[in-house]
Amino acid sequence: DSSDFVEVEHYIKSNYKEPNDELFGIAEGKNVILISMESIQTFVINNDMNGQEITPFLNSLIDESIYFENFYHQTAQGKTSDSEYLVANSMFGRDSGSVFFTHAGNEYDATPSNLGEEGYFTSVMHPNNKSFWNRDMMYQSLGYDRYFDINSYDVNDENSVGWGLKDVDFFEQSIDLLKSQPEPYYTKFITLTNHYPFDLDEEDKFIDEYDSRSRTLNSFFPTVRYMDHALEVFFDRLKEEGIYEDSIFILYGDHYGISENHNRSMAMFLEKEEITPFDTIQLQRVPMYIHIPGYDQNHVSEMIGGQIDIKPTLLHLLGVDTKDMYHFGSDLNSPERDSFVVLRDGSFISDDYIYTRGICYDKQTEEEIDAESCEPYFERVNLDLNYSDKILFGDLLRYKNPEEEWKTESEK
Ligand code: GP9
Ligand code: MN
Repeated sequence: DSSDFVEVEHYIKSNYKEPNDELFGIAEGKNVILISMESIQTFVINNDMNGQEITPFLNSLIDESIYFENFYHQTAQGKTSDSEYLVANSMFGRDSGSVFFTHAGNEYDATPSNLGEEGYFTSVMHPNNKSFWNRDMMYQSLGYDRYFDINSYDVNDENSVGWGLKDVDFFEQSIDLLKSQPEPYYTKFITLTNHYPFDLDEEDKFIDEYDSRSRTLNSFFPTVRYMDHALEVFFDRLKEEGIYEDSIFILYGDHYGISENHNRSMAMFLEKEEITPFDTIQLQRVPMYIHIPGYDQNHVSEMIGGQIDIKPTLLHLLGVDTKDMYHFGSDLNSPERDSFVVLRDGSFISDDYIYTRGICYDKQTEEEIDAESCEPYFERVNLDLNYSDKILFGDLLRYKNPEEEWKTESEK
């Protein structure tokens, strides 16, 4: 009830982190292009497979971006939908199932509605059926103005592979849709080609398959390489159209692509004897870029964070105050911020430790150490997850504007 809300609110307010003075408002009024990159993991960045560069475009983009090398996905069974939920709300998804299905009717205080209030037009572009992941329902609750689903695209046998429209064609066909929108806009693109089982036409294979016992890992590399190519073509097209300069880009990986079922082949690729639980956690890192054309203070950030932090980070760049919002993440650029992230299963990562499956690891040596070292963090981990769940399961954001609730209909 509303007393639960007061308790959660107190916790959230006490964890607020001031924005970074130099970056607050730096992208004010710009169009926002958010790109959710399917199944990509950080281990492919600046790496090669049998001497072939896996992500040449994303590697070069690091030099022109704030790139977060210790950024983790925080998803569970809800996969892409969990990542969308985390990014939109700065709250955790469910530990099982998908919030998109179970709580599409909740009251939210999501980025699309926040930016709608700032005069933004908000949309999602993704060539799949609108009801997949219950997106059509959930997107309304999150405050999106428009979902350009499969019906907005020309999808046929020639331009499809695997799950549907190829990424190059998806981005190309999205250009006119983008241009049709009122500015400024906040638009999320969700890519599709780099999705399990990583099918790809021969003509789109720019690098070889890997050679291991895992067919999944083998075919992952060419589809990642293809997505990287699609992103490069998209950026070139945006430059040609004059859209690029007035935009800010956030690119992030949605969740892992290679599960632990492929650990033996993954160990072979990473030239390790085995994949330990420590390695498994480090493999949950996904790429995260903030790219602002014309902004030259770019750098690689070691700040540990996750998808839950994207909302306050982005809103601060756009000059939107978040002090009165309900976030479990915090601005990745804030000088006050702790370098720390909680994963949905209760694992956590700090500068010094990784805790997972009941074991505390020393970050430096990767050795198991006494649980005592990790204990001081347990309370925070539990509170973050429990309070986030409390809001979700109690639909507590209903209580966020008490004055409004108390007004009679005629006073509203
Ligand atoms: C489907 C796409 C993939 O529309 O977003 O979803 P996933 O299986 O990765 O959750
Ligand atoms: Mn996905």
